[in-house]
Amino acid sequence: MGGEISGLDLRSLTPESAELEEIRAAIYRNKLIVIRNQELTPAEYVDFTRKLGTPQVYFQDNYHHPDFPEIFVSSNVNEEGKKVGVAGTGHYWHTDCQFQQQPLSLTSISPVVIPQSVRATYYIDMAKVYRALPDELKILVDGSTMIHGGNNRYKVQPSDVDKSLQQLIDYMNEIVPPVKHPAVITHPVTKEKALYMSSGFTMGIEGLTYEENQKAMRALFDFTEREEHVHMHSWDKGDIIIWDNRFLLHKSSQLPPGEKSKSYRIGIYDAYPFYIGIKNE
Ligand code: AKG
Repeated sequence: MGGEISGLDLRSLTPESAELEEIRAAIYRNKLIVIRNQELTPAEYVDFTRKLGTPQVYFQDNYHHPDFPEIFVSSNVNEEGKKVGVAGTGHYWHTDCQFQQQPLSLTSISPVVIPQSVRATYYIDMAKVYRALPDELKILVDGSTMIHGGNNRYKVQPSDVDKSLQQLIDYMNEIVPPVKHPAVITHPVTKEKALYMSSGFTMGIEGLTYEENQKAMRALFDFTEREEHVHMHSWDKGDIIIWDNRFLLHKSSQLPPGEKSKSYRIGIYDAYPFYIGIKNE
């Protein structure tokens, strides 16, 4: 996985630029791309994603950039004593918005503050994992439906003081109830098949008992998360990183104590259904 684009100034693209189609093709072909040496203002970054597809406005506004709701801010850097965005995001294997009926097609990240040590995002190619599944695991997923939920990843906010955990769980169940997707999805462009599950969001296989699910999920997560499947991309200043959530699981690297990290993420819906056969509701 992984492709690199250099020698391109994203600010110079117009909606008609042929390069946009090449970028899209590179994303589907490589699953993850890095466009090097960009110096975009927040407005220019949003503008670029609008040319590539439809930027997402994340459903929880505590993540939003104060001036650009399309920008999801992951940051432990306080600005003028004020908290902006959310710290400690994504330290678990997941694929964005898997807990929604219409998951997010593409995710882009623009590093803003990079710690001195290292800041990276880890990836797993789930098409490759699916192809490599041993028969006893393949039997579990072929033709199965999986249930996903994101509620236990909820980030507590100042306005939650005095609320009970039960109230927060009830609230999240109301706004993002668990959803079902096929365990194996077919990519709408490449037609490749990929295992669509993550230890961050997947709750189980429909129709199995609790005990059967515990065993099946453990075996599937252990196989998926083997070291040999993990690819690391270390952030560099000027990177615009874009990946396809249909293929890739990702998780963020841990931050050493005292280090600062800030990034802007924009989710992008492309022109295709998330997978072939997804319900349009
Ligand atoms: C997310 O935004 O979903 C992430 O997990 C970001 C990954 C990262 O910050 O390295």
